Amino acid sequence: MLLQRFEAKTLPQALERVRAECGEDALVVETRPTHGGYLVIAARADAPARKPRDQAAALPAPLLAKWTRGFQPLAERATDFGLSDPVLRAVEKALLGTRVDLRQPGDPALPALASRVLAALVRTEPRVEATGAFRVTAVVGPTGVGKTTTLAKLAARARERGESVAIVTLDTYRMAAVEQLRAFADLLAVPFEVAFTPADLRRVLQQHASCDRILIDTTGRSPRDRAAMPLLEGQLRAIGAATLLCLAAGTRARDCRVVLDAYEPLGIDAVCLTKWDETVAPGEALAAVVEAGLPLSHLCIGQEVPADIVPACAMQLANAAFDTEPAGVSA
Ligand SMILES: Nc1nc2c(ncn2[C@@H]2O[C@H](COP(=O)(O)OP(=O)(O)O)[C@@H](O)[C@H]2O)c(=O)[nH]1
Ligand SMILES: [Mg+2]
Repeated sequence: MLLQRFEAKTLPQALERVRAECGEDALVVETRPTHGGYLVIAARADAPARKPRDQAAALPAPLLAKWTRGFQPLAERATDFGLSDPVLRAVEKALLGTRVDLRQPGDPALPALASRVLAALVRTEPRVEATGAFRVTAVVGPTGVGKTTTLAKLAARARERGESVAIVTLDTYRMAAVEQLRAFADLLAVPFEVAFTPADLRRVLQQHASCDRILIDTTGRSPRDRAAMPLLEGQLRAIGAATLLCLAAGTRARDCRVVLDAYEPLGIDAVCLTKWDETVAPGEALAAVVEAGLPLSHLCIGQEVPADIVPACAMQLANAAFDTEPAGVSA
């Protein structure tokens, strides 16, 4: 048995390397996020790591079935949730290297193990909220996804923890947006600044340099508005801000990829899935984030500030995807 390690920035890239070196039937023993991307441990299918039962017999015959019979019910539920085939394939392949029986449905150990494997693929990054780290965080994303609302929720939570907070907006595109955020800031009794130019931004950051946390709101841009990105990128890089991308959980997979590609030059530190409460298939957005190798920070589950935000929990998300817990995600 020859186990090999494959590391890459994203999970699909790592799996592609596995396929290239170990063939289509490679046995994926373990997949896990690492600091810089993903680690996959795999072996050639003709030299399985462990073969307690004949798992090869569990593999679906080509063209007849998409999933092993054992995995099929879970795959169907997760597909209904919106999870993508590549992510489910990675989970199924990892399960093939374990003791669960995939030849027929009903192995009682399967749902919990499948959830654990999926949870290992979901990176989370609670640090966007932690004291000390990411002191200046910019909230970015397409129009209307809930950037300003999410920023207000994060500011309120930071205040609840006793942190000093300042709010700065670069979103001067609509005066109503400035006033909306000013009202939030007044309610929280935190300083609020409007920065029209890069010089303004530097000045207000210096002014509030002693704050535990500075949250920056930005103008929503269509991901297809390529011209707007370099400007925002320049502004945020100049001040070394961490970047939190808001993505509506109901966004279709293809549109998610367009958004993730468009904002990639900014160097996204984490993704917040907003409007989780408005969709029955949040798995498409979740899978797009997992496939891009990005960590999730929070889920926004309603309009109410500050109540409707929860830190992303990989295990809870995996249970929701496979419907292995009665209620998906709650506050
Ligand atoms: N249902 C729901 N609505 C939300 C959520 N987050 C924001 N909204 C609503 O979405 C609309 C746009 O929010 P806003 O923060 O102004 O979006 P922005 O343009 O990205 O800054 C507002 O009506 C918000 O109340 C959420 O998690 N769930
Ligand atoms: Mg806004």
